[in-house]
Amino acid sequence: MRAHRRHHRTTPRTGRLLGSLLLVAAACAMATGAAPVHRANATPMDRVIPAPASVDPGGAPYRITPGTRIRVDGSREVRGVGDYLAGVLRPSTGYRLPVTTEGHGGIRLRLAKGSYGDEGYRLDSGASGVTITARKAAGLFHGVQTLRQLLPAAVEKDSVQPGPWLVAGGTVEDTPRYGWRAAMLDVSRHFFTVDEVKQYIDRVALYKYNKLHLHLSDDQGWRIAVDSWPRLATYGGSTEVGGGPGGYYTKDDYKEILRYAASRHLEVVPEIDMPGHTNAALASYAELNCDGVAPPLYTGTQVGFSSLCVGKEVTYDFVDDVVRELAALTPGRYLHIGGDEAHSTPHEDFAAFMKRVQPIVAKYGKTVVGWHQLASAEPAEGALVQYWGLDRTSDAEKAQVAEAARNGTGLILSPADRTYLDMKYTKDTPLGLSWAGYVEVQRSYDWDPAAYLPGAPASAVRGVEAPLWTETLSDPEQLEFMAFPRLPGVAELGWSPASTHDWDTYKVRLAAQAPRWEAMGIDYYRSPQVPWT
Ligand code: TNX
Repeated sequence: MRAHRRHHRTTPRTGRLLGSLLLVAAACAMATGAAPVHRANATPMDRVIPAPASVDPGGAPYRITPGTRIRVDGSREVRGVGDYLAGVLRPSTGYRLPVTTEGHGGIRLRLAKGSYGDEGYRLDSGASGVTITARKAAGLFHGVQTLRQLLPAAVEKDSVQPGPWLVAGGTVEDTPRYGWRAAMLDVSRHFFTVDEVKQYIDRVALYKYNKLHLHLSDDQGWRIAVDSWPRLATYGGSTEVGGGPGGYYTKDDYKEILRYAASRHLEVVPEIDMPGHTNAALASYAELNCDGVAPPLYTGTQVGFSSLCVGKEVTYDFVDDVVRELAALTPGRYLHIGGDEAHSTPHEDFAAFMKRVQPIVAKYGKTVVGWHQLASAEPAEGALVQYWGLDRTSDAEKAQVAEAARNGTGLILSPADRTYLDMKYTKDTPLGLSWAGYVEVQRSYDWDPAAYLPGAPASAVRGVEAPLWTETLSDPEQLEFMAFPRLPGVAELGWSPASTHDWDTYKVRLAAQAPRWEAMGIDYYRSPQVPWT
């Protein structure tokens, strides 16, 4: 189909007259704006994931050509988004696509006052160009993700493709439902290199996630260099589940992850899990143990057997040093202190520990995030708790979290039987765990964060998170297989207005993403629930 190539009107060939007439008719209809826009390979505007707040399709499409420019204002931030867009488009189009403050038309990224919020944007597409307008660069970045999805899937390839590169005509106005849309990666159970983390960052940025929660420490490995306690990384990071070599991020590595995440408008939320999930630390420093004896490194997959020594003063020196160094490195607002599955910490100790540790986080200028067990202690003012329960979680435990929410603690929802990307899809999934049950695609998408936890006010819900635990996952392809196709669904729960929520239409939009994943080389689970074409 080359109906959009208007110059064909002037070069009809003998024997192809009828075809040419059709081309003329199509081109004319397009020029008047009367033609349906989902012709050729422009993707219809209503296919985007996460579903935009409002879509008004119509008018002629825009075509990216060898002469297209990406127009930005003088600011570094906007230019950064322009460079990013050029990086996506150049390999597959083969065009130069200069990022410039000069010229007319083309793809324009502009900041302007307006009701777009911190992350919203407006995208206008028509014959003469595409303009994305936002109040902040993050909004432009999210608008660019929408633009990407409006282009043919082949735009995602890393070699030159024939095109044509049409963007459907119309207007998208979009702003997220929630400010917390996080993906979590467990780099402790298996270590992932800086490049592997970057690749995951690129995957989640596609769907407008805005936070990357890094689970940096657990029983099986400590993954971040701490100058004041160097053995945490050099010894505590020296293995992983299954006994592999593990690894850790130097401070420069971590800064590189932060830089890359920031270039994708993701805020990194580092987690040091305490007081449980600490065998790697306890193995590295004997004095952190109540009995003064360091346990061996651990490469299995049990949970709940380790605890920092709540009664020892050195424990709080340790926490202070770690939090100080990590806070100094991290520009984001939050520091996650874990707090889950502290089965070998008596409850009284757990509460006492949290009472001492939360002010340390505040002292270094960060806001506490904890797993929802923090609700059983006393969450600090402004703290957020991350709910990871499931249907069978006891009413008492749910009620405790709901009560904290009613008292002003913010809620992040990552129910294990909905958003845990490490859960098997079905009993036949080769990777993953199943302690929270099997989580097929519909199950992970089909729930409402605002009404999820009984007794918790909708106003307490800050957003959603999709954790990817890695007991069974050791390479990037495996991460992708577990994340796709569930990752986009959780993104949609976090971004799209509740009014757009509908499995029957969502599954059709989801199916339409598959050619994109294929173009990117992403291996995904072919769920029988999704009408792949
Ligand atoms: C529970 S979720 C855990 C993790 C495991 C995960 C595996 C949570 C706060 N704790 O330690 O890795 O299940 O699915």
